[in-house]
Amino acid sequence: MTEETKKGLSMTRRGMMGATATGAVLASAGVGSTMLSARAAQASGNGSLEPGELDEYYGFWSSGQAGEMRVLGVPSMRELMRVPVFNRCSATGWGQTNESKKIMTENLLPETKAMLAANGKDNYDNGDLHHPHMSFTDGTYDGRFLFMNDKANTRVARVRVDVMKCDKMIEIPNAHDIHGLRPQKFPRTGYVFANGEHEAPLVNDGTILDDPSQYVNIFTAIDGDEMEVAWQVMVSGNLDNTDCDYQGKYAFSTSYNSEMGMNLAEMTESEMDHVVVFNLKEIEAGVAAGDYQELNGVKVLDGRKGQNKNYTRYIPIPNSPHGVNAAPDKKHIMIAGKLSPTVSVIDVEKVDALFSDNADERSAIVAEPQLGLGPLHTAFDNKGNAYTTLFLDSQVVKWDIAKAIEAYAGKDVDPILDKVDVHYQPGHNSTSMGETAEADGKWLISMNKFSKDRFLNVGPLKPENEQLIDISGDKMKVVHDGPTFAEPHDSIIVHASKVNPSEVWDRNDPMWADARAQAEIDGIDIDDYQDTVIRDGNKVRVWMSSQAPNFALESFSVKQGDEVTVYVTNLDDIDDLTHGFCMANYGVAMEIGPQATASVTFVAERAGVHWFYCQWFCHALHMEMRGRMFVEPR
Ligand code: CUK
Ligand code: CUA
Repeated sequence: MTEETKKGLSMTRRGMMGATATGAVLASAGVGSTMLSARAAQASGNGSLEPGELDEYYGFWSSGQAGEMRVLGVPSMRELMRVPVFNRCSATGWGQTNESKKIMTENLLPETKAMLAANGKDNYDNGDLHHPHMSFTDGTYDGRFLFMNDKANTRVARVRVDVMKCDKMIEIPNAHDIHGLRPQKFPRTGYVFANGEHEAPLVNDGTILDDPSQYVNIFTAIDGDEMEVAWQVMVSGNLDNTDCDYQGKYAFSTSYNSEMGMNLAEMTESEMDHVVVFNLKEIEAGVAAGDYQELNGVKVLDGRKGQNKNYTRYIPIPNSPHGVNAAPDKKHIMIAGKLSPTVSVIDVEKVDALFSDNADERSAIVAEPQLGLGPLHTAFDNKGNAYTTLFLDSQVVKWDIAKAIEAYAGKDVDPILDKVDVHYQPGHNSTSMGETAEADGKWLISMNKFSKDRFLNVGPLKPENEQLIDISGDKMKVVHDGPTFAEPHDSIIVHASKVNPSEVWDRNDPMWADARAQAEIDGIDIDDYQDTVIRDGNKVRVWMSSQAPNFALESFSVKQGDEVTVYVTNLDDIDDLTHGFCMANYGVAMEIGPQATASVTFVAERAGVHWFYCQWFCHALHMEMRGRMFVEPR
């Protein structure tokens, strides 16, 4: 280290200490970091934290067409992690390691595999992840899993919260383009509900094009523990967003195209579209009674309009409704009107009569306040208020649910309490713990689709802008702008006490079960090996441990054309000591977390000396953490 660098460092450090004097005093007084962060955020009133202070909440973010899930700290809005799911990741090797490839491909449909193979692929490269939601127990987050949809390729994935890695991914048969997704809230998850957005002929084999009467849409219930489809219901109209009640009785899905139109004019023709209500008990009874057809191995029930079965009801809603959000009062479901300036409020207690007495479907509506232009999604606090994004008005509106109900009943009251400008065109919003019964009314994120002039110009493609809004007082206050890359649709804000990830991997983790089984065959103790090269015909398995700053193998030799699998186990058990393995000029790289095993397979087609190196900075001698693969020519 040069003298200048040392000086620079010490100056920086002094500067920082000055800035965190308050933090330092609090810390020395024995105030825990969580309390400290909450206090600091409140004191500053703008969500910013001092360096080293921890956030009070985890934010789980979708990334839309980027295909990954992101973890942010709230209220600081610092990006903490990116979890690859439907995308590929250069850093972690997601989509390239044997472990991730298995998760991504083991549940692809046979026809998908054939289509991919015809295109020279064995997997999808892209995804469109809109809705990340945590598993529930008794109406609140339980910290087990996060579930998310892929609109692009009709998949649903699960992320394990303990290690923040995707462990299951399934393709949903019969449905087209999974959009809305929510986990069951009560008694637990349980089901994960998933909407197929685009309608198609039920048997989509190329015999039907222009006969919309034969088009259907598919609502899917997935068993979140097994990650298998439990059942599907055929419906009329397409399906947009979904949510469910706190009783474990109903799920609700919006439909922006009840007309079953195939072009814009047809799709927006009628003033009224609908919400489909799914009666879970009746559907389960229908499954038990055998009232279904089996299609691609899945039980599909008929819940279309006019079937007069008790699986579904269609509540008319103006006009192309979009968001569905269950309020923490466990009673009301908010349906955002999108092309109508209204939010329709469904009382779940009045839904029973739609099924038992065939009551008029609109009788379940108890309020329909006019809020502004382009209502898309609604979030909640713990004081009976709702917060709805207004896409066209570029605003968030805060309104009183009880007053909206009184106004609908004829009383002369205005439910609107406050409006705040956001920048610009918000889609989803989310509040701290707001989609659970433990909503706490502290923070709201407005996820804005356009940032325009809010940041330094980075060229024609601009980031989104996610604004942090303090909702603890009467008036909403925008306190922070958060640029993000394409295109988070949705987020949840989960109190840190609900989320308890591990520091290092457990050596018995199922993530590398296949490597464990192979090690047994190869006679290797996977928890305690250094280096072994096994030749098996033209297959070569290279077993190698890593411990900073060494790979156990300085070099290994293979023959040109061999199929080589490199298994690396990171024997370091210190937190944050991740190694990488990159085989230069072979397009091979992966992450190996502390105490993890990871593997990658490639054909050694390029002769000569090739360096492999650790691509995760791990040690003062990280640059020296390398070795050679020697490929003997044919
Ligand atoms: S949808 Cu994007 S703004 Cu996919 Cu949840 Cu409403
Ligand atoms: Cu190991 Cu860098």
